[in-house]
Amino acid sequence: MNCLHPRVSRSRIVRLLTPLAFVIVLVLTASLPTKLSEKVIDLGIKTQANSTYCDLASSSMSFGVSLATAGQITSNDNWSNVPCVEGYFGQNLTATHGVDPQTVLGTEFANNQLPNTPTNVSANKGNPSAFNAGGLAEFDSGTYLAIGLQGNVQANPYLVFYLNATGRGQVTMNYTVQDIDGGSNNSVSMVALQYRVGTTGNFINIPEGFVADATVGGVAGATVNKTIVLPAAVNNQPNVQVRIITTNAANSSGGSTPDEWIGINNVSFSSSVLAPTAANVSVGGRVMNEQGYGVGRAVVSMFDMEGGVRTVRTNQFGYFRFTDVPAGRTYVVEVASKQYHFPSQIIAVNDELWDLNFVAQTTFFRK
Ligand SMILES: [Ca+2]
Ligand SMILES: [Ca+2]
Ligand SMILES: [Ca+2]
Ligand SMILES: [Ca+2]
Repeated sequence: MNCLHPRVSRSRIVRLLTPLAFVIVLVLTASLPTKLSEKVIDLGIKTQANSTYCDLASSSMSFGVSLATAGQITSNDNWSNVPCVEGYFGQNLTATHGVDPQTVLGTEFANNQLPNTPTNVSANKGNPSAFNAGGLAEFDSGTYLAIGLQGNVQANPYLVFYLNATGRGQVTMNYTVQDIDGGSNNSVSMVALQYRVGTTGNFINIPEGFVADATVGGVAGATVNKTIVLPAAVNNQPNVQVRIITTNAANSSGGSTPDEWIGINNVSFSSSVLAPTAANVSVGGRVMNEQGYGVGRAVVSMFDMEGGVRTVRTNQFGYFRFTDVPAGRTYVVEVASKQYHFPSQIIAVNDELWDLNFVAQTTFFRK
């Protein structure tokens, strides 16, 4: 007689459960490294810069120092109230004075990242020639209002702008470089403009942004206005960093000298909607007779609306293909054959097209 509830021995339960427990331990073990590595990634993100990347689609970005913006920077080394802009000291980026900033492409931080701290700025300054800390300073009162950059034996200061160029092209930067230092210092004040896509790696110099000497000894006021279209590499990129950098300046003989303050002001970025690039695609299909057999050596002609025409012949199986066809346009396609008649087709080409098929039209007089 069969037992409805077969007795299961204790040893059998153990035999059944042991592999299960083994599997559970395996699953737990397998999940541990995943969690650990996620933590590492989180820490990495925390060391990254700022910041908000100003969305060029929602507005054009502008930054400058004026009486109206004097309250944006109120304490030293604090850029937190200035969206999408940070200043850095550029500690020891150069080994000596007079190094061309166009050749200085890294940052002073690991992996060339830009952390949220330490940022650099001396807040609420007045007369530049009376202040000689080096690095960056916010001059928000007095004759010349600007963010000042002053190199020294340690400082190679730079300003970074964070831009989100998703969907944008023709990203154009306007800015003013001005001698704001009326003191006796007389340095060759080089200023470079650089950019990079992403948050690590070297910056790339933009030669058009270079200013060979922004300052004149003993007086202030010399002004250079720049309008620079950023390289197309930034187009449609969510993380674009643009920086204005100077280095520890030399005198005109290449010797060591205190640096004049270089003022940066009236920075703005504008852009336009990125026009979709018309990709070139392939258009192909098959030419067949009434029975569905391929018609070889038929002439297939493709007319665009501007009067251009291209022709190909079908292969022995009736297949044809046009390559490098500009997408986003309308074409008329005709097939000529000695034996058959084919109705022409009007097609809108937006993507690769592989099934543009022609079947011979039966005509009464041919029967
Ligand atoms: Ca201020
Ligand atoms: Ca000067
Ligand atoms: Ca100078
Ligand atoms: Ca110097």
